[in-house]
Amino acid sequence: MLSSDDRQRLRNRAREVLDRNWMGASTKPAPDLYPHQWSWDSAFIAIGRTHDRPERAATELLNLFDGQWANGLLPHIVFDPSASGYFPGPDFWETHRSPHAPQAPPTSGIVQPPVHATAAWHVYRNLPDAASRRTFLEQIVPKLAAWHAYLYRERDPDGTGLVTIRHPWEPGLDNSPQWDAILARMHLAPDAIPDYERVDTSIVAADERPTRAEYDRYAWLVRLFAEDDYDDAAIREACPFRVQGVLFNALLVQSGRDLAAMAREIGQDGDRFEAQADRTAQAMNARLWDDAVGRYVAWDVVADRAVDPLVSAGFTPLFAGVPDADRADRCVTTMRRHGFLDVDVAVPTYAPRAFGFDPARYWRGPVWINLNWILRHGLARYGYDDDARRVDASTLRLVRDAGMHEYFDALSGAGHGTDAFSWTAALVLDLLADA
Ligand code: 9WN
Repeated sequence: MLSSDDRQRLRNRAREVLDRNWMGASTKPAPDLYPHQWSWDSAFIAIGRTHDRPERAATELLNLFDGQWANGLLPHIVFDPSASGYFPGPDFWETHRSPHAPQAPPTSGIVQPPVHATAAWHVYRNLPDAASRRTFLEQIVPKLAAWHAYLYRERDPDGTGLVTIRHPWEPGLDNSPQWDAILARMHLAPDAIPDYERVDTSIVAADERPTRAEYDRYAWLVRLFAEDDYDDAAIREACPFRVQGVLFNALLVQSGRDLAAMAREIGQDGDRFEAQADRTAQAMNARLWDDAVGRYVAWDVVADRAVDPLVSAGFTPLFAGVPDADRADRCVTTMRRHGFLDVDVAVPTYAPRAFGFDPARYWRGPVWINLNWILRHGLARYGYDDDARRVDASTLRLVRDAGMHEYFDALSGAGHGTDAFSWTAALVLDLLADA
């Protein structure tokens, strides 16, 4: 248990980090490593900021949607034109080649997990008065509706209920072992690798980040999309990375339900969003459930097979109420059996005894606070309160002892990646407020 002094210190430190990373209308994820606005970061930041600066949280989300494309795509980065020092920047993305991209602000051309309606629901409930709550919903609901419509239209054109990601950056879990087999299939001749220079490894130790071979493929995919002028139909044909992700679809289910609730608050039809969420949840249970292990798996659409590595993302459907009680229990049993919950440092992003587990390298083992937040809510939703509390305690201990880091060594708890990381700070504020 943390003392009340510890809790107050953490709260103060979290607010300091968020204030320092505030750019006037949005919050950058970190001072040097990520100097622009990121999509799912802003959603988590808004959730945390609702407790002390709800107006700022509303501005954060609305500013992100200023970068939304005419076809509804919500880009994973909205660039701050006055900031530099991030690869890939606007010149590499060339999103002006798409007829849908806005003239300004400059953006990337891929997406991140749709947790925005859930964030908007948190913001809405914390705004101080009825008038500002209504204005916020009237502004944000149509933008969220266009975003979800893009996903169902362009990322699930066959109407399976499951939407598809097409770049390892889209699920937000960049170098997760889930994508290894797919990236290994992408044999790039040396002259096919685009010219580029990484910036990340001059800020953070290279052995905590993705490898050069992974970056070659990240960069190659970006160029493929640019050369296809970001045309969704062309990309669907050409892209070797097409995956129905667990975390992505789970967050879409919960966001669909939250969007339905918000639409109804302003007298609009919520049933269509609810129906989409139901279909996605059903499709997850039909296609992504792995009965042999007791968890959900991503689906590699190109190879038409399940993605095997045992990652914590496989339990995130708990967050959205996707499994029935029996499947939820199987998920929790798998978590316990494979070391996701029984270690002092919880929750590793990849099973600690799995091949290639690396406690300090990015999404290949380390603890990330946003996934802890998602999983603790999933556990609590099904009544696993002790496990949820264990995750909370571990989360707060990690940040107390190591600081507001981006991720934490899954064995020692040491802080890695950048310090002063915004979603760590924001979600700590949310956890402290909940407790
Ligand atoms: C690429 C900003 C983002 C997070 C991602 C995290 C990392 C970017 C990068 O940082 O990805 O989008 O440069 O590595 O993996 O989840 O949104 O914090």
